Amino acid sequence: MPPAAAKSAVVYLQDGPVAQPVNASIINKQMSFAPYISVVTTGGKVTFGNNDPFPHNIFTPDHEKWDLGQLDQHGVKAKTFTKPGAYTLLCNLHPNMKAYVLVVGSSYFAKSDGKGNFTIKDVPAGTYKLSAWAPGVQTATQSVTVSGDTAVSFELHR
Ligand SMILES: [Cu+2]
Repeated sequence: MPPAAAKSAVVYLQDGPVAQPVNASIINKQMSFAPYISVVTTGGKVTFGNNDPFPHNIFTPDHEKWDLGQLDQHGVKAKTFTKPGAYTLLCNLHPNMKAYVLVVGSSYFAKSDGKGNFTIKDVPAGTYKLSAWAPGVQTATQSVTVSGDTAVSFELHR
């Protein structure tokens, strides 16, 4: 896969259970969104904060295309994500700022490490659709039957 994708891929069970709802927190700091990639379960909430001594803005051009407006220093805003999918986060004050929220249907997911390796722990035995998503590549999906330790690999393409 492209090296950038190897570092920032998320692998998740599309149709696995939600063992626990997953929310996320994203902080504006040093002219960036941190972390670069957040994952929440469907219906999950993302809380936004701003540690910079100047305002930011948060909007997405994807799906419902919302705009949370301006976020001042130490301000807090929150957004609930009710539909699965990937949302690009942008700031209309600083064109270089970019991050992603990936909304997934199950709490069984993992971010890849710098080399593209991932581990999803404690997956209940069964057959699932397993997807790999990363910015700028096509999402890859395969069927996987899990029974104890199960190895899977993906190839991601632009
Ligand atoms: Cu900004």
